Amino acid sequence: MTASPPADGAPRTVRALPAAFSFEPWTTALVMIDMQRDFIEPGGFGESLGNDVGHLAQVVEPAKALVAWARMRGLLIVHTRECHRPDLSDCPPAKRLRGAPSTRIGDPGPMGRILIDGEAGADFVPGLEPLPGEVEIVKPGKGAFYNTSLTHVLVSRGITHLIFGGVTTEVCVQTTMREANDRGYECLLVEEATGSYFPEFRDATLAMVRAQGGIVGWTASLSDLVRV
Ligand code: TIU
Repeated sequence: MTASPPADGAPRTVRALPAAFSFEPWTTALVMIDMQRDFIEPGGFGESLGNDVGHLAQVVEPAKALVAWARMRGLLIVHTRECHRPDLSDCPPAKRLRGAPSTRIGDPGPMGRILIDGEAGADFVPGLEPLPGEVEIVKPGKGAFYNTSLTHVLVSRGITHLIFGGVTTEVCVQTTMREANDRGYECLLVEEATGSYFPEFRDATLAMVRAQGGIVGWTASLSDLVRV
């Protein structure tokens, strides 16, 4: 049976940079990147790397508003989580041994083993869990296309446009957006719904994405998007 488009699935155009972004809801997916306790709450992977996780708290409410809008519009919603198998077989030593973190991937922490699937820290922050029918992608890398079924999910549903939110802007969000751009997707990053431990990196990433005529894609404000 072919799913019929939502009754309000007419093409939409949102004010964006470097130019207006047009999309059709039934060929567009929201990709919400790594809204996990390990990155956003104290005691997780992000803090173990020496970051001030307080910078990410402000992303949670806009991210919820973005997901709520996407549900109302009938978009496919993809939620990603960065984490590893308990035996670490999908975690390259180059990732686990990099730098001098206070605890490493797989070590015990207050939210369970750091960045391990099934542990509390690897779960979504409250209020950003997928609903039945939405897609969850567990990814071992920064990009959501690497070693996952994301391409299959998007191709099988005829998706051509991707709207992004999540954390962190210059690491997993930007990597995934660049992977998607190279695969031919039209990509929009929602400004308030993404954040970094380094606010200047967030701002620089937004500028990089939309520079050169949209070399990676578009950026738009949440307030403009939820109006269309
Ligand atoms: N460290 C950092 O900024 N980010 C990550 O390690 N992963 C994601 O961005 N999800």
